[in-house]
Amino acid sequence: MAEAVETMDGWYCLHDLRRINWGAWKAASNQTREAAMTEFQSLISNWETIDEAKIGSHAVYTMIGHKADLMMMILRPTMKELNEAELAFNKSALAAFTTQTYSYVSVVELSKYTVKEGENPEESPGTQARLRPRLPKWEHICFYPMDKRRKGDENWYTLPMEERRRLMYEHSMTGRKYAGKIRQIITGSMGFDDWEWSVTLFAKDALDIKKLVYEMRFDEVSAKYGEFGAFYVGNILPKDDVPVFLHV
Ligand code: 76R
Repeated sequence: MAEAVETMDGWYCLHDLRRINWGAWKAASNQTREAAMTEFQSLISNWETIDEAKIGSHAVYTMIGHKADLMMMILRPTMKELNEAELAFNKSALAAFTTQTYSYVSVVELSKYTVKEGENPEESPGTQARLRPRLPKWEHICFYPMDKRRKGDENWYTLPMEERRRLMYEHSMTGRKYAGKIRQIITGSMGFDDWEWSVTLFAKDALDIKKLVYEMRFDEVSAKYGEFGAFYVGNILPKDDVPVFLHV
């Protein structure tokens, strides 16, 4: 059998996608809406304290299209803390005006395909920072789950390590062209959720997301072995903009 690649794993991750029930929100009293907004902002303030203390991170985005209105991406050192963050939102007043349209549970993952012999990447501060990343406050986000194909002659999991390494190297070269324009967080979800990985891309310019994903489709690894779930795209929602976002 083919040899499994070793992974390095960091913070646990939840992508929590919500649709807002605008009808019910409009029908609520001003007082109820004000209280719900203030409570949501103070929840984000708590997350900011955690982010600054570097014991977790988060991203809050307003989503475009029918799939969701809001995405909260939460990173925490343990599944327990991840669950607590989810529950804190679920118990808030705003949550009662939302339905969860999708969620995804995973863990930040770096694989060792591109590690050179003799290197010990676990020890490098760069690796540690990437396993416990502070999510950027960039304008746009794109999230999608994916698998590596396991069908007929196109089976990622029966390819020899050297071949997978070659394909991943080519993949990383395409990715590198977008340095400074795209930040990607790969999380692994085998055993945790319905797909094998999640891809989260942060961009300053939305078009760079499309260009990168398009260009990667022509890399052998994506062309032959990539299988993709639904794509979610959104714009950053700073805490101070919450009242404008929720104003009706
Ligand atoms: O860890 C590293 O950054 C080194 C190189 C690298 C690895 C190992 C890398 C670089 N990726 C790696 C692993 Mn990636 N990545 C994706 C997608 O849409 C598609 O076609 C695929 C979705 C994108 C857009 C993307 C971007 N990558 C992985 C894995 C795990 C595979 C496994 O273990 O079998 C997946 C599923 C995956 C998917 N990747 C990069 C990028 C970008 C932009 C880079 C360059 C990062 C940089 O050098 O700054």
